[in-house]
Amino acid sequence: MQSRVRFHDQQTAEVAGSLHEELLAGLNATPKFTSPKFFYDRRGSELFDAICEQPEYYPTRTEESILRAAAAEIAEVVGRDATLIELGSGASRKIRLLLEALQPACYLGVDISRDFLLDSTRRLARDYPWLEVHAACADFSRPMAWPQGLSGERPVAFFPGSSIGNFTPEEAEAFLAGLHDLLPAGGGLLIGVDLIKEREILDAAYNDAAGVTAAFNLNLLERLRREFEAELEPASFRHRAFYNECDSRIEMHLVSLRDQAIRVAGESVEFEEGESLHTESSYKYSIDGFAELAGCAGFARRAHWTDRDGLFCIQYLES
Ligand code: AVI
Repeated sequence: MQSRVRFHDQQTAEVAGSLHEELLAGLNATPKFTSPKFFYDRRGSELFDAICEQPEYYPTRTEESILRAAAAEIAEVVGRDATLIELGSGASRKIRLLLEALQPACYLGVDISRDFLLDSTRRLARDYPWLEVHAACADFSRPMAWPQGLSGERPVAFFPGSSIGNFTPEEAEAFLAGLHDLLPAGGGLLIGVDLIKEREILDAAYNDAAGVTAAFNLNLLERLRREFEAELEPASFRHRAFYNECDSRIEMHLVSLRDQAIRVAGESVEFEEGESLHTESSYKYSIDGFAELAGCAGFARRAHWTDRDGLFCIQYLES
């Protein structure tokens, strides 16, 4: 069967080259860090999907339960016939909970993981034959423009999963301001936000007993070997994740088990035993704290929905 997905490749060679530079800049910084986007090759996206199934990882199932319960209300607030743009669309699973209620003019999935994006948007097009489906391979954390040829006149962005939490609050505000510029009046942003809660729940969510989050974190090193000519032994690092209450964020690290020098893209990077590579922060917000941040970026909160236990919330922000 011919694919009905219209593919827009926005991942230019220039961007691919600057990924090497970005990677090395973080590895040479003190303390060492990498952007969370380096997690998401095909294997990383699959492992992230598996994380979402872990009993300790509450965000996915909680957000899905909110979307399921509030779909009709969300549709009322968001309106029909929107050009629906999902940022970091991954498996395009959550959008399925809204499509029938929202009846968008078209759907665009944007993701950095090309093969994964193509598979999931093809499945979506097969399961929703009435829907015009587009896929854009792009790094949405960088300035982007919507591709040409999308039906509808009112763009509404969907950014679920609390991926906004993987930016620092300053980066999140800048990212939201950029998004605000791409969403004309009448458009909006439907966004999932993970909420501040007890440390035990948070620590468990990023240290699942099956070790899937650890495998996800360590896959970064495998990816460096596969794609960035790295010479290193993944087994010489261990996964560490903990809640940093002062900064309201989970931190994920890869801790070196010994003094060692690794090579990445032709450069040598030294680690001391116990030194860590900070691979991800996952910021948690209060409901109003997030609305305030979005307000600084030009958005006004129109509605929000949460679960009974106050673990997670979805906000609709108008442009
Ligand atoms: C994609 N993002 C919102 C996830 C999170 O919870 O910060 C990524 C993740 N990292 C470890 N587990 C899940």
